[in-house]
Amino acid sequence: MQELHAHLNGSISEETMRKLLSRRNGPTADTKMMFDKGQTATLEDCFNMFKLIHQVTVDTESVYMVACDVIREFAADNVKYLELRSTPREVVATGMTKEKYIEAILQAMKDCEKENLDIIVKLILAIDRRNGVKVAMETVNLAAKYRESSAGRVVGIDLSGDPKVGDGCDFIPAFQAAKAKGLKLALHLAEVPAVEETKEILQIVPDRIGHGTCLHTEAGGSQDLVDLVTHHQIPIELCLTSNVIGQTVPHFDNHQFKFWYAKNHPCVICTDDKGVFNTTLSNEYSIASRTFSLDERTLYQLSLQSIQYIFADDSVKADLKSRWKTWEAERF
Ligand code: 6MZ
Repeated sequence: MQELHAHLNGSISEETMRKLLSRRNGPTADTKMMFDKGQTATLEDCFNMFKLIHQVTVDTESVYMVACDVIREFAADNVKYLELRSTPREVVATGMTKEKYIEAILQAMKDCEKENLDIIVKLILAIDRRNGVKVAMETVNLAAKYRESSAGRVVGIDLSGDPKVGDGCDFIPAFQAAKAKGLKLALHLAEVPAVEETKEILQIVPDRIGHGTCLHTEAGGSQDLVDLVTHHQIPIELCLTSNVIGQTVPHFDNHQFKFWYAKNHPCVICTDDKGVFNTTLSNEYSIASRTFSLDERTLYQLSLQSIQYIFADDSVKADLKSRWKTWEAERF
């Protein structure tokens, strides 16, 4: 499997959280930073949980530990290619600068490579829409700088954060600058209904869309949005459990996966925040299988097709495809 939509701080497992809580005075150990299975919440609750999590990842040691653990956990779930995304954060009290934050993650990626985990990991730097345009441009410059110095480990830019805050169109110049620097764009779009914003951002044709929950008319979108996404064949990263717990989708069977899959549109199944939403990528594939009656071969095809949409270069794609083809021959 490929995991293409995983926020680092949302992916922290219960075990890692216990280690973090024992390290420092932050939120108390009984503060829950993970939803129980079957629990629902609001997007606001989710964002409050991220705020709590950020209180325990305030130094480079914790960021490094989290990144190592998250990579190992995805590898243990049989993920062969992982694109982690994270918002560079500065914490003056601990001396963590944005550069040190990024370098801690890159170090974790390099050290995990030595562990022979059988997983390729890339990094996407996230623009949090709450932090404004100046910070966004700074993030693009950091991504460009580390793309050069990290042997291509940094591959792109994400737009995320509370979708109800600010106007995503403000970031278009930052996305254009990122594109011009050869960075790929994976943007959270239409996570909540936002037709005008989404239409304008789609003009720059991002490389992938995160969620796209409210692109289609029935979910508060519009035919224009569907036409644009279809015309450009922009892959959509779909996170079933996250959207149901966050209540942007009422039930699994109403999930936008159904709409886009029926159109034969490029769909990638992802976790979003495997820690916060208490899930794994295998679990997300199982939910898709049960909800939409997809057999094993169909799941395999979904996973194979998603290789085309990764941000790594063609040689990585070719290697992954050849491994998938070997499994196909053995399995089916
Ligand atoms: C939008 C989300 C998100 O960057 O500190 N994030 N943004 N929608 C979502 N759906 C639930 N889930 C996570 O990881 C946590 C950050 O990822 C974004 C938020 O900005 C959150 O603060 P990092 O590693």
